Amino acid sequence: MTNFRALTRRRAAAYNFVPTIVLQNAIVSQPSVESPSAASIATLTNQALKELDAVSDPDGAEQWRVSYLGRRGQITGVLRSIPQLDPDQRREVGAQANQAKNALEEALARRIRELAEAELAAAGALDVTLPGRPVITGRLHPTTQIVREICGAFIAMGFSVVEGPEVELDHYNFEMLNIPAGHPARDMWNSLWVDYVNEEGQQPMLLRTHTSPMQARVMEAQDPPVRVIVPGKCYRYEATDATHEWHFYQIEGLAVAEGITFANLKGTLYEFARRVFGPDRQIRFRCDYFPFVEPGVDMSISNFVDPATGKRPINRDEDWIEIMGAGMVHPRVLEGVGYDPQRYTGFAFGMGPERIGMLKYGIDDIRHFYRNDVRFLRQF
Ligand code: FA5
Repeated sequence: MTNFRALTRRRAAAYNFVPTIVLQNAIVSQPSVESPSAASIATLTNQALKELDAVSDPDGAEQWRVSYLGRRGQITGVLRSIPQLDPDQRREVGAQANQAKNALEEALARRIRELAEAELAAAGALDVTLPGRPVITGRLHPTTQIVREICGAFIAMGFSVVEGPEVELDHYNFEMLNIPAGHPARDMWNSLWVDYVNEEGQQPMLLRTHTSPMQARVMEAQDPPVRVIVPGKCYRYEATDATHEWHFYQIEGLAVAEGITFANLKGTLYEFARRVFGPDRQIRFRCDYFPFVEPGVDMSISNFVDPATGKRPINRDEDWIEIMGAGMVHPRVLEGVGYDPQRYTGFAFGMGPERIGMLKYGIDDIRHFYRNDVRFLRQF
């Protein structure tokens, strides 16, 4: 059988022919068969870098790679010949050959990048000197921000945060709060009922109208002392206006232990207001009625005209804006969860964080919060 390789070699010798690889801008000799030395590797590297500088397109770069770093490339040839060197030369020459290989690989990657950028620039596709487009970052919704701020104030006073279900049972939303079926106080909370009727023909589930059902759930789950706050969403079937939404947040508070008095409730709420509104904002307590507290109050924050600007924080013709209901936990509620009302007392409150945000930041209408208008949201 004909040995074509030997034949080719013989023919080449006959014509005194030295095979070469033709690059676009340079002619490179085939790998040297002499033993490599530190000096010859340095020379080879310099020569390779010079040729790479002269390469002017991706095809040329590929040819250069094959010539120096390919399977039969010159640097590869040097690396292959290292095992045949004297042991004392092997280490030095080997290290240098590896360094040369790495340097050439990096130089090739850089050159390919330069060529690609030059090609894009020539086509007018990219102006690499232009600044990048700004990345629009998200932010927390103003309700989330104010809820976190309020919770922070209570956490600093030793309260823990718990959460509960938004779809609630009549049992917790009303009955455990001393509001049995048919009680007129149910009219204070216009409810959205879930369209589900149980075997007894009752419709027992609703979207919770306040966070107060969590009072009973928390007390059922643990013994006193209790000191929790409960942020969460509430829903009411009611017409909206500047201070009423049909879905909004509340933050419930509950503290039960031996010896808790109304003074503790007032002290806690004053401290909350000082932390959130600063020391100069006026606060008003008035008597109010909630079936699950006795006595009951509501707390308002001043909305007086600021003499410096001539404006009110909330643009409404009212000097006070109610932000929460509160009071001492009713003995029947304590009894209902198995606490002894002769031994334990407690206070509870439920506040509206959107209204607090309105008073703090001067937002004139609660409906801005959930309209998803980014011009409003971006301000916070
Ligand atoms: C209650 O919901 C009682 N559960 C509060 C309570 C808790 C009293 C514990 C006593 C003890 P009220 O319906 O007033 O009460 O709501 C409390 C607060 O929630 C209001 O002061 C207001 O800040 C906010 N709020 C009530 N309804 C709306 C609404 N439709 N839109 C926005 N905020 C509201």
